Parts: sequence; C-alpha cells; structure tokens
Amino acid sequence: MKESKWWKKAVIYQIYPKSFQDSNGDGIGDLRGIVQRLDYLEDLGIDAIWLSPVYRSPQDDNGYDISNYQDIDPMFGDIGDMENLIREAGKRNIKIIMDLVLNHSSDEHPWFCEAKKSRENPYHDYYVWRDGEEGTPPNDMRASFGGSAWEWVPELKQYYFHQFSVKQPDLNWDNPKVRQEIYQMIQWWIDKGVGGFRLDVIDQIAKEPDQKITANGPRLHEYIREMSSAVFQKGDLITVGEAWGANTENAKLYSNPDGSEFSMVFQFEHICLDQQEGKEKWDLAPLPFIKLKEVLNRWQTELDGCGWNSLFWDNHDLPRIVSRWGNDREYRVESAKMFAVLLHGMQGTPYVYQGEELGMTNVRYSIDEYRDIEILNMYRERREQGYPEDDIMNSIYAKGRDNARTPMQWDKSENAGFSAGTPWIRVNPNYREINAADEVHDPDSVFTCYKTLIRLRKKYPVFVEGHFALIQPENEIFFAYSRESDDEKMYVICNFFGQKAEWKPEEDQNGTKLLYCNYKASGETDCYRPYEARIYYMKK
Ligand code: TEU
Ligand code: CA
Repeated sequence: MKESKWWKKAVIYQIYPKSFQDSNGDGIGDLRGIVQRLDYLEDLGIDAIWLSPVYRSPQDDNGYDISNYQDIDPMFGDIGDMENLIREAGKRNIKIIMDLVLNHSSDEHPWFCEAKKSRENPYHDYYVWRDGEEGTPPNDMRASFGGSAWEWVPELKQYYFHQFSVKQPDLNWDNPKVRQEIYQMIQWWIDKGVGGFRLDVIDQIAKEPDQKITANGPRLHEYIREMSSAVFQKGDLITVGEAWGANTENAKLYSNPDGSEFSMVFQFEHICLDQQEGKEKWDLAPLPFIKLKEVLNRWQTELDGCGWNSLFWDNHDLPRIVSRWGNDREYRVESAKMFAVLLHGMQGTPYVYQGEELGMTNVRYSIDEYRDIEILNMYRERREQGYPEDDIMNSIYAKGRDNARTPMQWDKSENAGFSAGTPWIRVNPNYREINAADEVHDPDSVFTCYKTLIRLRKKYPVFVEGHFALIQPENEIFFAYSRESDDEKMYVICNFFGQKAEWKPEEDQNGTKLLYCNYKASGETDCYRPYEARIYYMKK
C-alpha cells in the first residue's frame, strides 16, 4: 500500500514571532504571546506552525543571524517558554517547525568570535576565508543585502565570505566538523519534541566562491543527504528547504519520496514573475498571467508522484498577495479568497502566512518607518546611484519585506491588540477595518474562507491525491484546473481579474456539485463575478 505522510494532508501556518503577539508590552511579539493565540490557530484548523527564528541573535536580520542555536533570544522569552509552547501546541495537535539557518551564523556567534582570532584557531575553518589585500577582494561577488560579499579582517589579513549581511558570515560546509556540530544541534531540538524544520537558503550552503557559485553547488545534495540520514530520517518530521534556485528537476531530488532529502522545498519561480528579466525584484514588471499558469502547471504535473510541492503566496520576505496580484480596495475580500481557493485546491502542502487568512494588505510608510535591512540598504544604494526617490519608494511599496512584517491585526483596540506598548514597527493603519476579532465570527470573511478550505482538504482525499490538469491554458481571464483521482474529481475555476466574465464549462462539469464559492449570493451559472472562485466536485 502507498504510505501517505501526515504532512501531505497538513496545512502549515507561518508565524513571524516579532510581529505576532506581544505579551509583556515591550512592543515585540514573543513566545508567550503565541501561546495566548493558540486557540485561534486551532480554530483555523492548521496542523503545524513554522516559527521564524527565535534563537539568540543580535537581530541584524531579524533573527536570521543566530549567535546561539540552542538558546532563545531574551526578547522572545527563554527555553522554558519554548518548551511550554511545544507542549501547549501539542495539546491542540499542532506541531512546531523550527527555522534552521545553517548557511551562515551571526558574526557574534562564539564560533566566529574564535575564528577571527587567528588562522590557527580550531574554529577558523568553520567559515569561508580567502587571502588578499585590503581593498582588493578575491572577486566581485555581491551580498544579497548590498555591497561586496567579502569583508576584510585586518588582524588576519583575510577576507571572509558572506552571502547576506556582513553580520552573517557563511559557514564552511566543506568542513566535516561544522556539519557534525550542526547535526548535534538539530538532534537537540528533535529531542525537545519539535515536529520539523524549515531550512533557510539551503540551496546556498555548498558554495564555491572561487567559481562564483552560490546556489546549487556541486556537493549540495551530498550534504543534504548526509544531514537527512544523520538526523531527519530518525523521526516522523516535516522538513522543507527554502531554495530560490530550485527547478522542477532538482526539486525531485529535494523532495524525493524515498525520504533521502526533505519532505518538500519552497520554490520561487512563480513568485519572481513580476520583475524585469535578469534584474532585481525592485525592478517592477506586470504579472504575465499566462506564464504564471504555465509555471504552476509545470510544478504541479512534474512533481506528481515523484516529489511534493509546497504551496504558498506569502511569507515574511514577500509582499501581501492581495495587494500584489489581487485588489486590496473594492475587491479585497473577494480577491483574497480567490487566491486562497486557487492555492488550496492544488496538490502540495499549503502554507498560510500570518495575516494572510485575514486578507491583510501591504503598507505605504515613510522611509524612516521601515525596519528591514534589505529595504534600508537598497534605499541607500539606489539613492547613491541617482534613482528618483519616487521610483525607489514605489519599489518598496510593491516588494518591501516589511509589508509582511507589520503587526498582526487582532482587533480594533489600540495597536490592533498586538501590544500594549509601542510596536517595533508601525501597525497598518487599516486595522479597524481588517482584524481577526471581526472576521472569526463572520461567515463571509477571508478567515472563514481559509477555515473552510482547510476543512475541505481534510474531508476530500482528492485535495491531497488528485492529479492536476490545467484547463484552457491560453484563457486570458480564468485560472482553471481539475484534480482527479480514481474515484473523485473536482474543478477549481477562478476569475483572476476584476471584471465579470463568461466561463465555458467543461463537458463533465454537469455531474458536479458546487462545493465552495467565494461569494455569498449565488450567481449565474456560467458568468463569474469579479474574482469569483468556485470549486465543483463529484464522486465518480
Ligand atoms: O531568505 C533568502 C533570500 O534569498 C532572501 O534574502 C531573499 O533574497 C529576499 O528576501 C528577497 O526579498 C532567507 C530568509 O527567508 C530571509 O528572511 C533572510 O533574510 C535570508 O534568508 C538570510 O538568512
Ligand atoms: Ca514582548
């Protein structure tokens, strides 16, 4: 019999702890705050929480710069709070997925502090060093958050390599001691009872800087397999690699059903479509709709049976989907639900990013109200390069990561119920119109839509197993597909735009019943209202 993994039926909820719930009024979300909101998550129906990093960290990149992997940053609580969260979540059948940042550590990690003491230090080789002359780095590689990827250390007369900020030195995975230390640390978390791991920029660990290789280095899958058999395969864990360099070919390795690597990967092909070719995400371009369908169709069909998809629109690095490709004004509710239907109907494990289930939107702040290192560095760089202020700000409004990092909107009270103090980042001013308190009891809210979809996934096996087929790939308005298994079939039909439109039904749609529609009042059979999304279902 084909064994089915629990995480294939699961829905994962991502929490960005700093912005979720503050319990002590210091303006920063924390672990006790998450515990206070577990009932809300249980009501939504999710199976696991992916927790963005809460380890001890100087917070240069909001915790993605770790100075102690086996401790909790005091601003989030302590290890006892973490154990309590795992326990309290467990009571509600919710697992905790930790975020593992293994490509780099903080420059304040004891390993790095030792490493830069001398070339002979036992920790020196934990990082990636090259000899050189001051002012002449080994090559012209750039860091993700701007500037050179090489940082000079005068005492050693060497450069260290960092793919992200200068405070995030890259770990040297070619050193077996580094790998062993990492596996021990992971095992320590498994023993604490966590349910799985999300692996930050995992495709970049096997870098070869002399050849300017960052993602997909030659030894990448060797290292992943070693880690998987050393730790992951010992438990019934969910593991998901973050891989901006994933394509459908290597995704079959990452998510090989034999379990030799991870459960699945995050791929970003669909999410990078609205930028100018060969340029940065800040260089905006309209979404090519037909291409979006082609890309998702390829991922759906090529991984079917030989891999497994992660499904997402939003995370802590991305703008809000309803503002990005939907309409966050007159059709906010309808378009937010349409994106939910479109995604949750596909094959794979859906990820819901905090606030997405409320239809939270992007923000437009003044530059001094942003906090993200990526935004602030880009702003400075592009100002220096002479870009017009308006262009820069428009890029930030469209793509800035802080769009996703504004505090969770719980209710109408001050600071949206997120904090009794001053939030570390400004609350989206629309929290009186968009908040959880209003939505949880409203049968027509975005929240109720997510809740319903999560329940449908658990009820009808076709959501998990059904083969995907895109319908009318060239249709300029509808994103429509079917899912079919031996004894069930469903259709997901979405009007992707803000005008009503005619849909020509497929022949065997006759025998189906309407399982879900994102509008309350029933409409015309073959005419779809703006952003109307329907699911039709039949037992064969
Ligand atoms: O993101 C990986 C990554 O490549 C991002 O920096 C991406 O390029 C950028 O967000 C696009 O806007 C992961 C984490 O998700 C991110 O939050 C971290 O900043 C980054 O790794 C470094 O750890
Ligand atoms: Ca706090």
